[in-house]
Amino acid sequence: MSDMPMDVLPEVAAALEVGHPVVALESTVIAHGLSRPQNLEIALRLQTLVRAQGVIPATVAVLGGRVKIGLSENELSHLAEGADVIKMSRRDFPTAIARQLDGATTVSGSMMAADWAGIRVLATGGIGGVHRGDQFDVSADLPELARTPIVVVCSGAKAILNLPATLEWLETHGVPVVGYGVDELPAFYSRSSGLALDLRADNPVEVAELLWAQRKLALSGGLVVAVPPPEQDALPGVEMKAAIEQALAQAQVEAVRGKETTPFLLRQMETLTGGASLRANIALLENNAQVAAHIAVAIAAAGC
Ligand code: PSU
Ligand code: MN
Repeated sequence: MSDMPMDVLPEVAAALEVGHPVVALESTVIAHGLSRPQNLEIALRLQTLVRAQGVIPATVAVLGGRVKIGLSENELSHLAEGADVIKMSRRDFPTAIARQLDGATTVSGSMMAADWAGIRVLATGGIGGVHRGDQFDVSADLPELARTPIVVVCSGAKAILNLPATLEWLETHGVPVVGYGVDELPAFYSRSSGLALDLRADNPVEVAELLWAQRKLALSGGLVVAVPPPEQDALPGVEMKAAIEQALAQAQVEAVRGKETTPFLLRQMETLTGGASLRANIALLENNAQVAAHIAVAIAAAGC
């Protein structure tokens, strides 16, 4: 698709050309999930952490109606400023391209762009899922996982969501969820959700083997690699649960809807836990970026 409105950073293009490992990083977490000015610092650090593993980072976004695979520091800081940066999942691409908008891409939008560019691995904090209050509020991340062949490295779905329903959705639509060194789904801020997983991988090579098999069978869809948050920064389950209840109640009171829901709940959590949820979020983002880099190395070595 040579007439794709897409620009791949030369460093990323060169890596892809020779099969050198690349990790895509999503940008909604930067523009909408974390607060300024820390968000820019974190975005840069995630790139540095990927690079330290010998892997090329490619933060994904849309700028001036062009899909960007890899961002310059100026572009990244523009996104982090967040003014007039829309939150983009699949349905927002026609608008953003036709109207030359700037957009930060969610997991859904970033998976699409990564696939267009030929990148196989994406790192994020937590995927979207089925919301708790409204079971019809299903993140576009889920159907994207069912159709687009990307390995998404995350700490499960965000704990503000209905985790059992999210797992059921993924099962119905044929998306494997792999516990990375664990037998249960992490609960984003916390290491434990009490929800058992049927599939576990203990190292990057095992993940690459699953991807290889998926591709051999020409199956559509991606793979969720669920990595628990680092122990020292994870929230205790009880503290997390209490804060989630309050955050959800506040969202009801303020009648928060649509794509505002997730950013609103994340901010509430930050306040309610006195910053502890933010520390957990940052720690898991950093850890997931590194795990994604290791997986990208294994995938490049396996040539799939
Ligand atoms: N991980 C985080 N913080 C975030 C997100 C992920 O630690 O803000 C973003 C991702 O971009 C994900 C989005 O795709 O939240 C889900 O939004 P929604 O529930 O509206 O689909
Ligand atoms: Mn939603």
